[in-house]
Amino acid sequence: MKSPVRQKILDAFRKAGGGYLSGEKIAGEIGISRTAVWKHIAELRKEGFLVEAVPKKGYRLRETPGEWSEEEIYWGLETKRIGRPIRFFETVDSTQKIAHELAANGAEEGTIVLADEQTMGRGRLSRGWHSKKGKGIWMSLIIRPDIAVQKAPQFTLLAAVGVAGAIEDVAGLSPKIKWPNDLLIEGKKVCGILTEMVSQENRVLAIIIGIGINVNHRPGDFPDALKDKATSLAIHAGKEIPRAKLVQSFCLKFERLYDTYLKAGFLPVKTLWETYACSIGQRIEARMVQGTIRGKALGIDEEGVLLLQDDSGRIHHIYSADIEIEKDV
Ligand code: BT5
Repeated sequence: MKSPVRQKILDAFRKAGGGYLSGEKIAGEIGISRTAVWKHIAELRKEGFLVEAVPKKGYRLRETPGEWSEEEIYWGLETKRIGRPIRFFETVDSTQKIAHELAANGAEEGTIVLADEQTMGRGRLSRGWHSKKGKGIWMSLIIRPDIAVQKAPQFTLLAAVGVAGAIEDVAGLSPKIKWPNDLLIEGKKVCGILTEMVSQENRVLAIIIGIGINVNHRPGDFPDALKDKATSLAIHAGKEIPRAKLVQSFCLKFERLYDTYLKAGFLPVKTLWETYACSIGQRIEARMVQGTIRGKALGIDEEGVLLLQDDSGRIHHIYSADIEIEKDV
């Protein structure tokens, strides 16, 4: 986080609900000098916050920058843990890589690494993830649930439900989830999720959930190889979607789902997940490192594992795969 003090000042303004706050009051609440308050307010102004100063009344926040910045996201964030802190970068190779480094150095649960551009964004199995500057949400969330390692993949499904809900709320669109890690709109990929784990013996130390959402791309923003299979929210909404609001909404939805998961386990998440699932009941092809299986997707079990019935009637438990929905059957 660039400055926890500035975020505390923003919190104080938020609590004041548009009213005036004296420099003395802010200084007292945060435990800094009035000169320091003045300096931080100057910094906030540089970032685009319109802070009015009126003699004898104090400071009043008139307008937030309304653009893509750590402070702007923080301003509307209603969570307790998720997105606290957010580490914001202009350009990185991969937010996953940075999140792994932070997690290894003890970063707290809820930390998000967010970038405006990735030069080496990655998908599963060392595939690439195209992360154009200024167009998407490229982020990695660190959580530290006390669970057994086999349960870690459930967080791909949990995150997918969180992203789907945020897209509905902020963009007014209805995405579908293709097990395990794709969100689709009209059959094209709008979001991909990469869940990675750090573990010791059979316990999870950290789970790093990488989420890439194509937000404000125009069709020409995708490379040729992706033109037929990728899409963005703006393409379907017919307008630009505020990325900060989408991050805020995701954080809140994820936090609620995660709390439910910690109390009640995966089952309630599964029920929600099913309302978004697009591959269930259909004939699919599951491509895995070990080979390909075709058949009918029966659903997911209570652990999030895909159940696939092949033509001989045998039911396979699929833990990870690339899924192709067969069209002409
Ligand atoms: C994924 O892998 O879908 C996981 C993508 C996770 C990306 C996030 S961004 C933030 C964080 N930091 C990272 O470095 N990664 C995570 P997979 O299921 O393997 O799909 C990868 C495939 O999706 C590629 O081989 C392409 O065919 C396609 N693809 C690449 N970029 C895309 C994009 N922007 N939109 C749609 N499809 C894309």
